[in-house]
Amino acid sequence: MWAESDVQFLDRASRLAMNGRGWVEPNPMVGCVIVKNDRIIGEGFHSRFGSPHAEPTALSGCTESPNGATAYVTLEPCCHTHKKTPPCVPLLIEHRIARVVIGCVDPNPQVNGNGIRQLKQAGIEVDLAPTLVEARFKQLISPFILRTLYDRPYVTMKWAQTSDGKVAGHEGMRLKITDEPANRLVHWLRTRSDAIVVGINTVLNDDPSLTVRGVDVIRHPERIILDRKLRTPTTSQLVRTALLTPTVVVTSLTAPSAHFEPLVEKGVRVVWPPAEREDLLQAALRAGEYVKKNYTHVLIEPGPTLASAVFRAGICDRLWVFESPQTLDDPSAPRASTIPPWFELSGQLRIGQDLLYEYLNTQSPAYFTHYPSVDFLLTSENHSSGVDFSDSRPKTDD
Ligand code: AOF
Ligand code: ZN
Repeated sequence: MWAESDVQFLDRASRLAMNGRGWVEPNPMVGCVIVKNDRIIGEGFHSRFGSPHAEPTALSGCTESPNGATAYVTLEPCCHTHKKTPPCVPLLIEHRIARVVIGCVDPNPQVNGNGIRQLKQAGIEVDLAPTLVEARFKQLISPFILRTLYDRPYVTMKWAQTSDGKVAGHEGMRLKITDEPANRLVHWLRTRSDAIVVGINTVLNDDPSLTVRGVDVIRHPERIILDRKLRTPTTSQLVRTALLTPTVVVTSLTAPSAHFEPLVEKGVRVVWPPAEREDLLQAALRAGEYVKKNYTHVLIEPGPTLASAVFRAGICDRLWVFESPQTLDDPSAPRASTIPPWFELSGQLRIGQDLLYEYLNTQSPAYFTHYPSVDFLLTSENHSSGVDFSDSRPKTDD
């Protein structure tokens, strides 16, 4: 039977799971703790795509026999074959685990309750976390849930603004808003994303390179430009480096065809959404399919026009707003987009001199609980000032 004390071991398993962030995708992050007589005797997590699962890692590291022990797993143990690693259910049975406590059911249709059924058939006591607790474990794997059940990546949008809500300088001039620690955090998030999306206005105004710098590199995300009229300059940084890090331009069928060849010659992939659905944003989220690689995490770094379009399209799951202490007091400086009221503040954190606000989209199918995301929790661990959940919102244009 589920007991209140089970939460602490599941929480430990959850923290272990988070060590896989950035490495395991498109797989879910999973953690496992083996407990005997109220003591942890083994721990493990899924550390890399294709590598052993959390359960075998925890079992193989046990300091004493797991015979009769309880296994706490953030996700229902897998029971299917013809994949990268052997199934975990037979292993738990083999090791004579007496009880398995599960954070949430695996949405993978090949598992989805079958793991639980097989464990029970083997005489193992199985307890699934109650709904309110389970929500946190769904949150842990929300990108995996979106990929598996909704065929799309988890979408984060991030922007920086001044304390009076300005996202650029005089008449839209490029403006350095946040300080080094916040900039580093953005690079930390970039290397945990598969693709970064920007609008053509950002390319024309800022000529960004959207590379990963100043942090340990896990991967270099692909760069995607939303460019309806194919105005991306062949001299832009994103085009000049397209052979090093893939650059995708998502355009429309009405774009001037003469602009197509020069971009392709530089190694840029130019894609169109199907004519009947002229939705550049949706096409951007699917751009990975052109190289047979579905994105799990997409980061949008928008100007205010693109931000509003993303809100209207309803595809943003999480929003990170960085707010600097400076005020611009310039009516010609563009303001941040208005954050829809169904975006709920899930955390705020001081990053150097700046503030980070995290909002979760309560209308997203990947919203499960008013609890900060894994990336926010990991960030708060790295910034000693701690997490502040108080409900103050940054100023926006409302
Ligand atoms: C678990 N424990 O630690 C993970 C699970 O290709 P594979 O062998 O890595 O299997 C991937 C699938 O296994 C994945 O789609 C998901 O259903 C499950 N992930 N299951 O018991 C783990 N990472
Ligand atoms: Zn497994």
